[in-house]
Amino acid sequence: MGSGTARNLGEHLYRRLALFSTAALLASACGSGSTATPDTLPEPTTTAAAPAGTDGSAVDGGDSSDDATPDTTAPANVAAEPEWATQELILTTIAETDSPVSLVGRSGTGDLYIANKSGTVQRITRTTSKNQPDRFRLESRAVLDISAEVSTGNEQGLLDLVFSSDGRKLYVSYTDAAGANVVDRYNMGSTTVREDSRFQVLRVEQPFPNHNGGGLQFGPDGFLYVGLGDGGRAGDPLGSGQDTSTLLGSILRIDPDGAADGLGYAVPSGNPFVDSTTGEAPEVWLYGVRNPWRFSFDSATDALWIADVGQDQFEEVNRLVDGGRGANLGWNLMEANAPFNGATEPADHVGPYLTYGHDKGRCSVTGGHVYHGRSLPRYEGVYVFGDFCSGEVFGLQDSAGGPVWRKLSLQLGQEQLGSFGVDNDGELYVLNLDGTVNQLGPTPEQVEADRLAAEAARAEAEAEDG
Ligand SMILES: [Ca+2]
Repeated sequence: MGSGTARNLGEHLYRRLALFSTAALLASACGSGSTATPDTLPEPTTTAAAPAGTDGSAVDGGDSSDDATPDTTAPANVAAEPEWATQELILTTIAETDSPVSLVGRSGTGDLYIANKSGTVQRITRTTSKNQPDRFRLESRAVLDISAEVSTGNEQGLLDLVFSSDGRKLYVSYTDAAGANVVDRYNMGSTTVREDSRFQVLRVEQPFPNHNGGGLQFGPDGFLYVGLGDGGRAGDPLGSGQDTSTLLGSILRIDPDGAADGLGYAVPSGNPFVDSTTGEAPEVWLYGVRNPWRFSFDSATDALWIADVGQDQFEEVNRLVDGGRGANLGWNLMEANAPFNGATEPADHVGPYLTYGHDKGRCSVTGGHVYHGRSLPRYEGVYVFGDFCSGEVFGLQDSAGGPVWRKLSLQLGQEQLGSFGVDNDGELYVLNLDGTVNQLGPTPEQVEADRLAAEAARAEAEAEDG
């Protein structure tokens, strides 16, 4: 990498993937002769259920410990500990692949689709039955394989995938052989990707191999949002973050169904720079990001959450309740709330909602999703995210007193928290780049306790009625 001090996903990806290679070699050297393949996993296995503390006390949150550094943007929360923060959670491994980097559901089906950084898309089928946990089966044959086309650097490869809302089109985001960011679209068959339907929506050249971003999300407005990093190296040497004439260092908003003007997309008329006569790029929705490693929309409030990987000191989470149209998130004049390299804070800087430092093994934020599933009702409305290097998973919730940030009561086995996924039911998945796809859920004990409590409440209500 260009800088020995640069803190970014790439360096850690490199280190961890190297570890993975070693582990894979060790595994084969053991010669277990096991013929188990990922798609023959008998059933989900529980891999991690580390309780928060032996006394059930609140987990050391992001900032609630006695050695807390004052690196949050809000005053310490003094309200009662939220129920979600003390609930024990487990991760259940539902599939193992080579390098899972994204997971989505597809409307009209219960299936999950994962992107591997190596360049393949695989399907995980789900079988549901009453009063039994869902059963998942990873199909070993990829539904799409562009591994021969993607670049293979630390932060390169297949980076994200998303379906159109009707599930009929698949969009993939990757870096191509030249290192450029590319977004391609495919039509879907019932269970297949129609490879001959491939259409290049977007291609953006990258000056350096790192900070590609690459995230894809459809917004509540139906447009496609694409996250692009500052182009790489350290400190944003080209100034792409603040340069609104480049697509780098920005979240773009495009209409992928409206190819026009020789482009593979149309520019929505409501974009902030659509009428610019001074060179601003009309695709830019907001700017001033360094390497947005995962952004998502809250499906209930439409708020846009962006996790932006920091340079040397601070990771940041941005929460844009109004969607962030035209917002300047600060980089490279600001690293989180701190002026970067002696810069002056721009007047229009939209500061982060939460920042944290590089202590406790933390070094690179991995953005997640606001939870709106069923299996963890206490987590309704909580933003779940993590740190790539420490492997910690965090919860973050808005409150009258500011953000409530807590470390959740689970721990990944290894420090490769590459991404979070969400299915059609709003349930969350934690993707470990070393190969495991894990569903986040309650402990069986919690499920039973909640069932008994609901039963008791019903009985009491009936008794009162009687
Ligand atoms: Ca920022």
